[in-house]
Amino acid sequence: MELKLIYVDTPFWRAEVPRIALNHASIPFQDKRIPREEFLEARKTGFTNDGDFLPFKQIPVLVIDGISLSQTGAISRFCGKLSGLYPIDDDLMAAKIDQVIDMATDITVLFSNYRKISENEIILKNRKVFFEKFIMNKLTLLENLLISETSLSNGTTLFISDIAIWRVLGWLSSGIIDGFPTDFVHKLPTLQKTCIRVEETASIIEWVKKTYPKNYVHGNYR
Ligand SMILES: N[C@@H](CCC(=O)N[C@@H](CS)C(=O)NCC(=O)O)C(=O)O
Repeated sequence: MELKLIYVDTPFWRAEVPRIALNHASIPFQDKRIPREEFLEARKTGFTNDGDFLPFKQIPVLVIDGISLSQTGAISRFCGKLSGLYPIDDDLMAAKIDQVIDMATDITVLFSNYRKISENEIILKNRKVFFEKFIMNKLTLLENLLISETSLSNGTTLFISDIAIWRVLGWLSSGIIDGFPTDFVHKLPTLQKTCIRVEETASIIEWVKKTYPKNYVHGNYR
């Protein structure tokens, strides 16, 4: 099976979950990172410069033997099944993992909708309020889910949901978002434990070394 993951050259969770899952299982794939200008054009046309099809004019897209698959959740599950980081014979466990992936999406959409408004109308200091009131609220709900659902946080099995949590918290706590605090992960101890476990996974250490820019600002998990 030939696999090509299309995204821009950044370790955002939408692309990192499938990339890391495939790499974790040593499944070969083309890690196609298109320049931003090409992405902006592809958003309009639905095609990359090489003719790869983006069904919803969005990225990530996973091309499987020439067939383009869109949507982060679908791509993550597909790669998770191939790599053993998502169950293939336990529907309930799969659905529990889906909840976390969908929450990662909700948080991302919440932020991007807010950013559209805040850039124009709301002054920077309100971002702090937005973080505390809305983002932290979602993260606390996720923390509570992981506390009650120990199968998702037992510390032994790695799932695609763990990678999503690690990258979403890494993004939010890295300091690259103006007005967001960088010292909140310790207030969410179960999510924090997940982040540290992912960060210390051998295949992920190797992936970070190999693919992240040397000056990349990682999240603040401690
Ligand atoms: N529902 C999609 C959303 C993906 C998405 O919003 N991707 C961004 C880049 S991170 C994008 O392509 N935005 C362009 C657009 O929506 O026009 C998913 O879950 O993959």
